[in-house]
Amino acid sequence: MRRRRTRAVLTAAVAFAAALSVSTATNATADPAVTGAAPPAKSAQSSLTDIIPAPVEVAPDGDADYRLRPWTLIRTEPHSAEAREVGRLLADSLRPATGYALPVVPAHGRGGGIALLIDDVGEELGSEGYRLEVTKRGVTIRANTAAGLFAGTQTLRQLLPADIEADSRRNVAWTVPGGTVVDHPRFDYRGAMLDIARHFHTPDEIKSYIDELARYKINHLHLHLTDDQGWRIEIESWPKLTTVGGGPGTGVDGVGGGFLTKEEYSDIVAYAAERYITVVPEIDMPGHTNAALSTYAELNCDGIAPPPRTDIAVGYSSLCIDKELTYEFVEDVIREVSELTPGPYLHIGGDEAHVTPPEDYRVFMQRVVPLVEKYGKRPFGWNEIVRAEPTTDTVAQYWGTTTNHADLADAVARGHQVIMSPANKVYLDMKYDEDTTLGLSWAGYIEVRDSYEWNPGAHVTGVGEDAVLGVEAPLWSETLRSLDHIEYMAFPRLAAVAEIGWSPQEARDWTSFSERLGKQAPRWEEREVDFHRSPQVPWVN
Ligand code: NGO
Repeated sequence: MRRRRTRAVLTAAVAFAAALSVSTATNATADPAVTGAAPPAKSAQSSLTDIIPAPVEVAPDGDADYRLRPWTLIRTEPHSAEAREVGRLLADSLRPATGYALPVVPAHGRGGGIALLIDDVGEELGSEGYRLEVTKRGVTIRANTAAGLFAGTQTLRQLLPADIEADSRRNVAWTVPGGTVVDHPRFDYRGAMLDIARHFHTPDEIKSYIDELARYKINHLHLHLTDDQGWRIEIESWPKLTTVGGGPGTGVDGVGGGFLTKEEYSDIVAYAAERYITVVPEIDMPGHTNAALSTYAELNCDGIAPPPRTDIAVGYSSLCIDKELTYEFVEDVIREVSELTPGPYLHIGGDEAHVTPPEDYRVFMQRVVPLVEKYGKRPFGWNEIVRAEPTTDTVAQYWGTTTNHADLADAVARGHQVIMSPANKVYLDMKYDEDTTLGLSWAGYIEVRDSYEWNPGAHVTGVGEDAVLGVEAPLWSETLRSLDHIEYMAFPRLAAVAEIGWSPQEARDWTSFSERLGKQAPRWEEREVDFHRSPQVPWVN
C-alpha cells in the first residue's frame, strides 16, 4: 500500500500558501521567468478535449493559450462572498505546485488573469452550468451561480498540466489551452455513497473522498451511517447507539469501530457544502438494524437484545413493527438527523427487510415516511420502499441488476423519481475481475467499460429520462478498511459514473472516455490516489 499524504501535510501546504500570499514579491522574483533562471520544464500539456466529465461544447483555439504567471490575480465577482470563496478554493488548489501567490481580489473593471464572474449566461446553463473562455489575456469563467463557477474551476484544474496536483513547487510552464467550453449537467443528482457502517472511515478520509468527488462534479455524497454491524452517528436521545453500537470492534470481523460526533458530522456537511456537495444521510430501517437492536434490548419484540454481529450476512434483523417504542425511537433519530441536515433528503434505507413480513413493512413505512416529511425532509429509500406505496415524493434508489422491474416501473407511473444505481453497473464494491483482492462479486465483475456503457435514462423498462433524478455510485465497505481501499475500488469507475451523470448521452463514447481516463493517471499518482490500472485503458505513463 502506498504512503498517504496526511491531512497535516495538506494543512501545512495551506499555511505555506497563506504565507505566500503575504510575500508576493519574494515569490515573483523566485520565478525563472523573472530571474532568467532555467526555463520551465516541459510538462505534458492538457487539452480542452481531455476533460472528465466531457463538457457539452468544446471549441479549442490553438492561438489563444494562456499562461499563469507569478503575478496572476484571481478576480472574483464583486460583492459575492460565494464567488470569493470559490476563488479562494481555486487559489488553495493552485498555490502549492505553482508557488505563485494568486491573490483573490474583487473583479472591478476589465483585466486579465483568472476571472470568476456571476452573470446571466442563459437559462440553459441552469444552476450548475458555466462558460469558460481562455484567451491570451486570461481565463474567464461565467455562470448564473457560484455553483456553476465552482464547476468551471474544476474544469480549469484539469486544463493545467498534471504537475498542478503536486504538493510542492514545480518549475513548469502553467499553460491553459485556448478556447471555449460551454457546459451544464444532464442530471441534477450525481452521487456517490460511502458505507461507514461496515467499516468506519474517519472524517479526514471522508473529506479526502469529498475532494475527489468535487473534481468530477459529483454533487451528492450519500453516507450510509447505520447497519447491522455498527451505528456511526451520534444520537443524543439514544446515546448508547454510538458508545456501544459504534464502539471499538464493531467493524466487520471485529476490526475497527468508531462513529461521528454531531460536531464532526456537521463539519463534514460544511466541508462538502463548500465544494457544492450535498450530504444525504442514511439511517437504514427496518432491516439492517442489528447494531441498534443489540444495544437497546427494549427495541426488540421480546425485549431481549441479540448479540452484536460483525459478519457480513444481510436480511436477518428488523425493528419491532408492533411496538410504539419503535416509532418513538425512529422519530427521535429522524428529528436529530434532520437537524444536522441542511440538504433536502433523508434516506431511510428499506432494503433487504427479509424478516419483516410484507404487510409489516408496509405498516412501518406508512408511519415512518410521513415522519421524514414532518421534519422537512424529502424521503429517500432503496427501491424496495415503493412496495409500501409511500408518498410519491419519495425518491427510489434502484439497485437491481435487471432491466425489467415491474415495481419500479409502476412507481414511476405513479409519479416517483428514481436514482439509478444498478448494482451490476455502478456498485463500486464489486470486483473488477477475478484477480481483484478487495470487494464482493454477487452482482458480477465490473470492469471500467461495464460501468461506463449504459444509459440511465433508458436502462429499466418504464423508467424514462424524465423520471430519473440522477445516478449514484454506492461503495459498500464490507471488505474496505482504509482510504487506499476506498480509492482503489472507486477509481477509475467513479470517473465513469461522473461522466454518465454529467455529460449528454450523445457526447459519450468509450474510445474517447478511455483515452481521457488514461490521462488522469499522472494526476492520481501525484495525489497518491490508489486506482486500478484496468487493462481496458491506455494509461499515460
Ligand atoms: C446490497 C445490500 C448491502 C450490501 C451491498 C453489497 C443494498 C442496497 N443492500 O445493496 O447491505 O452491503 O449490497 O454490495
